[in-house]
This record gives sequence, C-alpha cells and structure tokens, in this order.
Amino acid sequence: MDGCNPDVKYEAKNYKSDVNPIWCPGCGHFGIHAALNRALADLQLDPAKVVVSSGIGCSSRIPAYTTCYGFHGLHGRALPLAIGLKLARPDLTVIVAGGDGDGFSIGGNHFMHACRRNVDITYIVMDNEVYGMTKGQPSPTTPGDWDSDLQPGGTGLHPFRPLGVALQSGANFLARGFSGDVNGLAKLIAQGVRHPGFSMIQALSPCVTFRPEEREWKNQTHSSGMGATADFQEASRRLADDDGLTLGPIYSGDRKPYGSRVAPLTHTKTDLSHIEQEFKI
Ligand SMILES: Cc1ncc(C[n+]2csc(CCOP(=O)(O)OP(=O)(O)O)c2C)c(N)n1
Ligand code: SF4
Repeated sequence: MDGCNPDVKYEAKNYKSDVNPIWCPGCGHFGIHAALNRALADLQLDPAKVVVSSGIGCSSRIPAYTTCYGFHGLHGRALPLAIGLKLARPDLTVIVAGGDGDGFSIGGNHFMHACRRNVDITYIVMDNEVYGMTKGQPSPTTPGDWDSDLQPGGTGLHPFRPLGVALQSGANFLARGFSGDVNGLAKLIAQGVRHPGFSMIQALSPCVTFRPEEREWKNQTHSSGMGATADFQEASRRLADDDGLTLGPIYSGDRKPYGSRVAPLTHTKTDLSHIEQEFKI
C-alpha cells in the first residue's frame, strides 16, 4: 500500500498530536479519535502520507488531534476538498471525518455526489444525531420525535438514513461502528481505507451533553455477526431491515474508483471555433 515505510514501526500513539482535544468529558468523539489512530497503526501508514480533511463541528476538530496532514475547512465542504486532493495526489491516503450535521445537512449534496464519483477516499461520519457544536439543534439523523428546548415536540421529520443513501448513490464500501467499541471501529476504518473507491463508515458517537440518553447506545448497539456482502441486493435488504444500531461491515462493492478509468489527456489544445461560431451574435 502507498504510504507504508518498511523501516519504521508505527504505533497508535504516533498518530496522536500533542494538541489536547477540547471535547466534553465522555464525548464519543474520543473513541473515534482512538479508533482512527489504531487503524492507521494497523495500516502502518506514514503520517506524512495521510491527510485528514474535515468541515466544521465538534467532530471536525479531529485533524488537529492527529500528526497527519490536516485540513479543517468550511462547514460541509470536507468531501469536495478531499476529492480534489486525492485526484491531484493519488499517492496520499485521504480520510474525511466530520459530523452528521456537517455531512448530511449543509454537505448533503456533496455527500451524494461523492458516493457517485467513487474516488478512493474514506469518509468517517461521527454521527451523534445532533448539532453538538451549536448547542443541540436537531440534525438530519435526529429522530423526528426527539423533544428538546430548541425543538419542542420534535421536528416530526423522517430521519435521514445515510448508509441507504450512500449505497443507492454508488459508495463502494459501507460499515457502521460505535465509538464505545474502539477495536471494532478501528477494524472497520482500516477495512474502509484498504477498499478501493469511496468508503463510508458511520461511527455512532454519543453527544453526552445535548443527547445524554445516547449513553445507552453502549447497551443497545449489537454486532450484525456478518461480514460485508458484495451483493448490492443483499446489502439493500440488510439496510432496509436496519434498526440503526447494528454494527459491522455491510457492503463491499467492486466499482472501479474514479480516476482509474479516466483517459489520459492526449492533446493540449481543444478546438472550440465551431462553438464560437454557433454563439456568434
Ligand atoms: C456556513 C455555516 N453555517 C452554519 C455554521 C454553524 N455550525 C457550526 S458547526 C454546526 C453543526 C455541527 O454539527 P455536526 O456536524 O453534527 O458536528 P458535532 O458538533 O455534532 O460533532 C453548525 C450548524 C457554520 N459554521 N457555517
Ligand atoms: S457538545 Fe456534544 S459533540 Fe460536542 S464535544 Fe460536547 S459531547 Fe461532544
């Protein structure tokens, strides 16, 4: 794999920067950070060959907490940045991390088209079903009946199902993990990075401050006990029956990543004179 240095043995701690996370004590994002570091150690990637791109949110602070290159960008814009980077520098391992608000509200359109484009990057959604950073507004994945001071009685909206949308849009690897199962999540992240094309890992991550009831996820999440299927119909069935708390790999497709089938440029100048003529006034 590109980015491995056979002369160095990396450990999880080598990917942890000396910047202390300012997440609330008990926040699930700590577990995802630990899982990412373990996955990178498992893959033995040189931190100088890895880029972590993010948008805005508590979750999106994660690039600063790694020793990899990072880009803490604009709200919802982590995916297009990462795609451009991977196309320009295919030798780098590109990982995108951020929240459900960042990825599915303001970044929703980019999410769908990133799945379609299927560039070889890995997207970790740190899903706490709420906007943590801006103090607890409902996000697209929040259950419609979640009652809060900011949304009395709940939104009444059908929650967005990101893995189903990703599958239908063309993502090539799908999994769900949990911040409380660091080892299990690390394995899923490593699998996603190894798999060619657009990989997405939905990492459930309790926001203990604005959704304290999510602490119960440690008792409610459960393993699917299954490996990923390469069968699109089977993956669709699994996601149709999904309770949202089932963990494990789901889908492992064989679409060729974007970039690997783009024809090399064979000319340096395109003749557009016939188009100029057509639009001449
Ligand atoms: C263009 C723009 N709109 C709105 C905001 C305000 N804002 C910052 S973070 C955020 C949501 C964060 O929620 P999420 O992505 O779920 O991450 P979390 O904080 O829960 O980890 C919003 C709406 C912003 N920074 N920029
Ligand atoms: S507000 Fe929620 S998501 Fe943000 S750091 Fe605190 S617990 Fe984590």
